[in-house]
Amino acid sequence: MDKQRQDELKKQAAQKAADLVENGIILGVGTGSTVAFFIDALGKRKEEGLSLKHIVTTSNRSKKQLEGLGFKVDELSEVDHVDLTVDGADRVNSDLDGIKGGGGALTLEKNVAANSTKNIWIVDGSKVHDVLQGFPLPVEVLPISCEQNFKRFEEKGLKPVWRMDGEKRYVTHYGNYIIDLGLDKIEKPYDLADYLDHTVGVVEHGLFLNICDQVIIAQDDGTIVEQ
Ligand code: ABF
Repeated sequence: MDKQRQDELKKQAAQKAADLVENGIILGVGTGSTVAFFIDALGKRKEEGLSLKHIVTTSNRSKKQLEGLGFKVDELSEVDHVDLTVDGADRVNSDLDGIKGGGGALTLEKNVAANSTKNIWIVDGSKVHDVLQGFPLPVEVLPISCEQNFKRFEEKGLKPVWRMDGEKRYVTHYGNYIIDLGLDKIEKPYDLADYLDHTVGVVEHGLFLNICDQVIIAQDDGTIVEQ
């Protein structure tokens, strides 16, 4: 599929999600190219009178785009909860479990998602798989023990690779590094998440399990499916 067609589909999924945003809510807005279309659609709804109580977002890029459309953006710490978050994803399976964080913002994304009453993901069909696969799993680690973490992951067969930014290691918003696990398939995401959750030095990982409530999929054939 060419990029123009794919963008068209992403736009459709984004529009569908924007139509679900109700007046007066606290909205969480994610990151990525699909979410960029969602923000555009939100801007149109604003022109038509949509008024939100607060907006929080998961990246500076989305923040800039929202502010450019006249939205005031608050920090997550300034709101006591989020009613609805709309975000993209890198992979999602039929249980609505997924991999996120390809853009490196997984820690803020998971914190916004975990504090949201409802989470909607907007994706194109290429991201939907029965078993999570075909996308490296990002793990954000503290610099102080990152070498040990990397070695343990290697020993465990998790195929770690440092995320790079040119010649240097990629540094997250919180000053940490990202180790991408190049696993072919994640057959048991809950077991892997449990291991990572209990590994000292791991700040956060990109397995988003039991978090997504609804996924809006723009399929290759032009249809939109909601699960
Ligand atoms: C974020 O944006 C990430 O969790 C995910 O990596 C990415 C998806 O972006 P896109 O819509 O551009 O594929 O939500």
